[in-house]
Amino acid sequence: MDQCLTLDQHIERYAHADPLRAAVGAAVRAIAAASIDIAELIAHGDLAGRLGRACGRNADGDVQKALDLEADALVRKALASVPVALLLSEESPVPESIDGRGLIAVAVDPLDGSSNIDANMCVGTIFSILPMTADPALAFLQPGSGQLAAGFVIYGPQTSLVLTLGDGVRIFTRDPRDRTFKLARSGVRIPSRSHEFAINASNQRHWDPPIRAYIEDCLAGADGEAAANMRWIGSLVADAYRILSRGGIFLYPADGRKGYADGRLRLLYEAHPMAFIVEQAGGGATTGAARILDVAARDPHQRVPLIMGSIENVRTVERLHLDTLILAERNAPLFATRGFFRI
Ligand code: AFP
Repeated sequence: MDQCLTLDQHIERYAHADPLRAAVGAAVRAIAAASIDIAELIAHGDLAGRLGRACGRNADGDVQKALDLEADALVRKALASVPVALLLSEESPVPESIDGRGLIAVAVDPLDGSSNIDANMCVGTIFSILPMTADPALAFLQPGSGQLAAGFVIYGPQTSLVLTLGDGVRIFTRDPRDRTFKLARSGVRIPSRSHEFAINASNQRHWDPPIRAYIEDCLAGADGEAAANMRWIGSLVADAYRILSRGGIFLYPADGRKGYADGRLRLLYEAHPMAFIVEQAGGGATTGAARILDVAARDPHQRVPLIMGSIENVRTVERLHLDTLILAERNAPLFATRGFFRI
């Protein structure tokens, strides 16, 4: 591994003289630079004022915390000098035009996990980079497989950038000595099988049968497997980083609660980038019924069920969804009265 290869050096090697790659590299460098300012703001905690205080609601009704808005402003300021044609932020209702000559479209969750801020837990910035389309209205309607790059920054004991440019997954860690991101891990691979699952178990009564069956098997130690272990940090970037480090499966499924028919997580700036990274590391990412990277958005802030991680575990969940579908078709009258997955 290139010891001490910096993010800038890695991007220079990737971009060469290719204008599209140069635009992608410039966007990654800008978000990385903004993340250093975000990390320093977070490190102040309450000394910087209540970063976790509610300041309003975004277009989708989610509570906006002070740090959500600060992070959004820092990312926007950093991208203002980059050839980005369109920017979609979780904090804005619709995509915004930045540079009419831009070659890329960027979707970003400036601060994911904001409910953890006051608890001094890991939070992060997640981004997805797509090629700009001739018709701007189509830019964010592309399937996830069209991404040119994806990454996330985790603000934890280390500030680390997890990045894929379509050539595997690398982790760059911020060197406290000089504010640069240096290559810490390359060729990241997710173990194909794991006994560790991450799900918010308090929602169990709302789950559809395939998810309930899978978690019951995990807890029962089905097939003589070692009993499973559970983690739920409530911060997508932290659960994702752990899975990249030692394997596991993360599940935020659709459930029966009002507003959760498509789960909680957003397709364009959470599920798509995470799925690109996880697949590039040898894992899988599915809605249960479809590969996440095959899903195209209908609207910018669309939610989607997200099940991702060790490939064998993800395939097991997919089989359970398929079995339920087959069962449902055989027993149509039963499901017709009770709803497809609600029994
Ligand atoms: P917040 O940004 O509102 O904290 O949501 C974080 C998140 O989108 C994702 O990072 C977590 O995995 C998930 O929500 C946690 O959701 P629950 O609070 O329903 O467990």
